Amino acid sequence: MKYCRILALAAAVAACFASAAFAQENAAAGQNPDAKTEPKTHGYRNPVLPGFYPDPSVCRVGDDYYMVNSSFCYFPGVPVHHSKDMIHWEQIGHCITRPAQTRLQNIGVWNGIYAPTIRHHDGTFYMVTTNVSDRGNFYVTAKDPAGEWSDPIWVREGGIDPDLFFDDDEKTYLLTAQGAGEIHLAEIDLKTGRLLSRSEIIWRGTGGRCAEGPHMYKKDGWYYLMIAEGGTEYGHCETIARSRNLRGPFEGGPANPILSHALARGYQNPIQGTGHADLIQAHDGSWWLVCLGFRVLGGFYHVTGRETFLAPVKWDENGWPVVNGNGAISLEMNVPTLPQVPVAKKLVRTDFDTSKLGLEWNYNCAPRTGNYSLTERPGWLRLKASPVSIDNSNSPTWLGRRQQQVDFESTAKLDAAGLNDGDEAGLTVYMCTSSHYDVAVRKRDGRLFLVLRYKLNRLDHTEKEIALESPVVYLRTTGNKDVYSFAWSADGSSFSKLGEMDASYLSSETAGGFTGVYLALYAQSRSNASGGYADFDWFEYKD
Ligand code: 6LW
Repeated sequence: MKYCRILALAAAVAACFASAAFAQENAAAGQNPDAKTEPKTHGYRNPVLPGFYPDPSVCRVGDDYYMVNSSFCYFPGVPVHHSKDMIHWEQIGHCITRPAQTRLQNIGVWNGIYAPTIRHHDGTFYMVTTNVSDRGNFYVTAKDPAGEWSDPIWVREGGIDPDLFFDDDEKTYLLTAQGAGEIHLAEIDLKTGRLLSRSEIIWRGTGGRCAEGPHMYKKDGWYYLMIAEGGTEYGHCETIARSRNLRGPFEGGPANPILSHALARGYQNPIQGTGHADLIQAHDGSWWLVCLGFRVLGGFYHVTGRETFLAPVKWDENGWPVVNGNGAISLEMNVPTLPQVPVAKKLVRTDFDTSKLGLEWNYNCAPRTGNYSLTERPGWLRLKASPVSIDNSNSPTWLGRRQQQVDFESTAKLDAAGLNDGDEAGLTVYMCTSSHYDVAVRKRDGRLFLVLRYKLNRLDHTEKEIALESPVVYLRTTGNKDVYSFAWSADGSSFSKLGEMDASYLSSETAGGFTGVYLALYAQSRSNASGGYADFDWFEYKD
């Protein structure tokens, strides 16, 4: 498995791209629209964070909850969400906002940032993670989790999925998953990142492959070590062990795995691959667990990536945690909850009218910032056609957001008048460099053509090409469990269908990897010095 091998991590020079213009456009959100009515305290829908948000980790300060997720090649990296109830989450920032923090340029989609852990200790937030495309494990700190976060403190310790554990005696420990699935522990000096003790193997799990994602907790005099096993696909699960001593020996729980849909209880559950979890005690004393999982579509495939789910936890009379009664979770959770505090609905349309983009937008690798402008044509996003095509991972001109639900519709208004011969700009349904569907405008021999292209590994197929009368077009893609459909319009009101293609071909099962589909705007060129560009007036995403 890619993620449980010993990672050979090359030291690399961080890029010096200027900081990207991201902001908390939606900072005003977060109030409870139902403030006058009694808050709801029962039932919620999973996933609580839909779309590509794997490896969740959560911490609490009073009655505020903060969560981070893996972000791989995407920039800014490590999204930070806030919630009052762990059900409704609002993004407040990212931990990796400066390309100089860590190398995220020229890396494959499935490289970059893996499995972060967030913890709060003595007034400081810590986010520890691995950049498998840089020097490995590091942490950053912040007083305000919305950012800015510090420069990285690199840790000379191998492996992935680091965890920070603050013991009662003021000592801090780093846990990692190494080799074929060994959980290591070492004392760490938080100021310098230097290890203060030998790195010791403390547990190897219960026998599942890829023991990873360790988190340590202390409760009632026991050290509990919770990990993921089975690999992050259909055999994924979560197991737990405990010891009176931090260094073990650790005794596995009698009901392991404590969360799994790979057993009979998960048969035909629309959620699969559950695991990689973090435990938390809420401000009312109740216990919860956030975990990853994915929603499978008609058959065994998924396109929205590994998502974040929430489950209640009870401790049995012998001091072992029980997840949602039987170690399985569901889409509709019929359980008592914290008093629910919904967050304001996100805007459907991005108008590109402000000088900053909302937090939902990502670049594909740390960007060449000169290829993006929100000011050259006020009210429009200008994308410069790059010789780096979107079949390439070296920072193409590409700006996208996650597909968060299976059923969605996404539309963009494009003015292609600035394209030069050999340029192409449009909207892509993008799983990775080798698997994406594109509806775009291309310029050839001085003429503009609307194209629909399917790129699936060695298959590179132009399904439609229509000569255009005007450079302004509206491009649309809609998705459901079976297909992505593509349509276009010259006036924005009547759309003509261009074609449709199977959703399953863009799934992780077919395309590979362990990220999720993005809807992205892009501009590329066959020429090295095209100077061409495309202007987008707005982009809509409805699900
Ligand atoms: C992560 C590993 C895993 O490091 O996937 O689900 C890897 N588990 O723990 C990347 O998300």
